[in-house]
Amino acid sequence: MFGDAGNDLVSGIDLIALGPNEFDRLFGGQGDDTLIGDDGDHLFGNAGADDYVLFVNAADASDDWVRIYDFAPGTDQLRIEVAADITSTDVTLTAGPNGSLRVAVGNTIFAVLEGTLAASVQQGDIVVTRAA
Ligand SMILES: [Ca+2]
Ligand SMILES: [Ca+2]
Ligand SMILES: [Ca+2]
Ligand SMILES: [Ca+2]
Repeated sequence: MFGDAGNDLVSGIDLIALGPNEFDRLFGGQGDDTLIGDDGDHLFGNAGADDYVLFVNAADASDDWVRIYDFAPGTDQLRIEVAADITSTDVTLTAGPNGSLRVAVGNTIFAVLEGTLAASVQQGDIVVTRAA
């Protein structure tokens, strides 16, 4: 799915259960886009101040990691909305291979920021909210 020059909302949320390897590839294009990913999706915000949104719940803990490319610390933002069935709202960042950054809630990795160094992430780049 491709956004274009404007500010787009691009969602890769699976409305029906897809087979394995049915990962969406979302491209924001230019502009300040919002990209919503789940289960192994590959997200590309491209130019502009983009928001990446993930909904995290315990039932999806076995899903494949969402892969976020070209996350620009200080410009783009990752918003993680944690469901009430997750006991921890602690988000941990750990360095992965090849200069990537793994984002975990509790003990479960939900997303990987490819090519983003932990040291470059600033306060406010990653925002966690919890469902009531
Ligand atoms: Ca766009
Ligand atoms: Ca998807
Ligand atoms: Ca964009
Ligand atoms: Ca961007």
